[in-house]
Amino acid sequence: MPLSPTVVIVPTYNEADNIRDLLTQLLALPVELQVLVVDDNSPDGTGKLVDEMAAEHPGRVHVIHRPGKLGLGTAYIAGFKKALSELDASRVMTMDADFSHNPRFIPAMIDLSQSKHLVIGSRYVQGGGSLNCTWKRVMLSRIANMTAKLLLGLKARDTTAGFRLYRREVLTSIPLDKIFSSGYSFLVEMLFLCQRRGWQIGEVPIIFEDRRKGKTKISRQEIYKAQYTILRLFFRRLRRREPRQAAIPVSNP
Ligand SMILES: Nc1nc2c(ncn2[C@@H]2O[C@H](COP(=O)(O)OP(=O)(O)OP(=O)(O)O)[C@@H](O)[C@H]2O)c(=O)[nH]1
Ligand SMILES: [Mg+2]
Repeated sequence: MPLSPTVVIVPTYNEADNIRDLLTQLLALPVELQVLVVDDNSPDGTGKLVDEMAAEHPGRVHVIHRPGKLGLGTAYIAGFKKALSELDASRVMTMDADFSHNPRFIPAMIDLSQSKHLVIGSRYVQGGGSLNCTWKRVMLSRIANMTAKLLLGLKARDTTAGFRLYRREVLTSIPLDKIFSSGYSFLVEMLFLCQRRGWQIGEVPIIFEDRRKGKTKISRQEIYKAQYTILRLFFRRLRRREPRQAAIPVSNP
């Protein structure tokens, strides 16, 4: 069976206002991709809307229904597993459902994945930025980024971005079941594991827009959990528990 090109994982919790428009825009892109929504039994009926879209676009829209809100990190992992084993993805993207990550940047990210193992849609490289974000949101992101870079030695500019493209070999190299963050800090942990394994990481400038519809799911508790994750990884780094491997060259078939 030929490898499918790219599977875009979209985790959702109460995104009924956004999901139809997002899927329509994704399917209209001039690149071949499939979408896999991971919905946590959203009370607003997001899962049902995705089922309808899946019936309209067989083979292009897939969905995982989970019984309740189990966290962003575990949603990504459930998506990665299905994308790799059942959908035979050669590349896996992750993005938010709220249009903060605009689909128009995807073709450039896929292009860069010819020469990089992991591509980040980045606010903090030249040409990137944030639109309509409150100063609180900008500060939160900047502080989280600075701490992650300082304590974990991360080299990417945007370390907390959820807009990413992983080549298949990156994801199969990571013991997904051993990742301990279940929420937003999953992103930092994943990046740390990728960098330590020697995968090459590139960034494409994106304009991040604050969500126009629906509500944020970031709670104070998530922020504390993220701080804990960074400290935990920092001690692992200090104790040399996470071996650092040499840079791996990118190989294309
Ligand atoms: N399946 C699943 N999806 C989630 C969960 N928490 C958040 N999401 C989704 O993950 C994406 C990011 O969540 P947001 O609330 O937009 O978080 P954010 O983008 O960091 O914060 P905002 O700036 O407020 O948008 C969205 O598509 C959410 O619907 C969860 O527990 N389970
Ligand atoms: Mg968002």
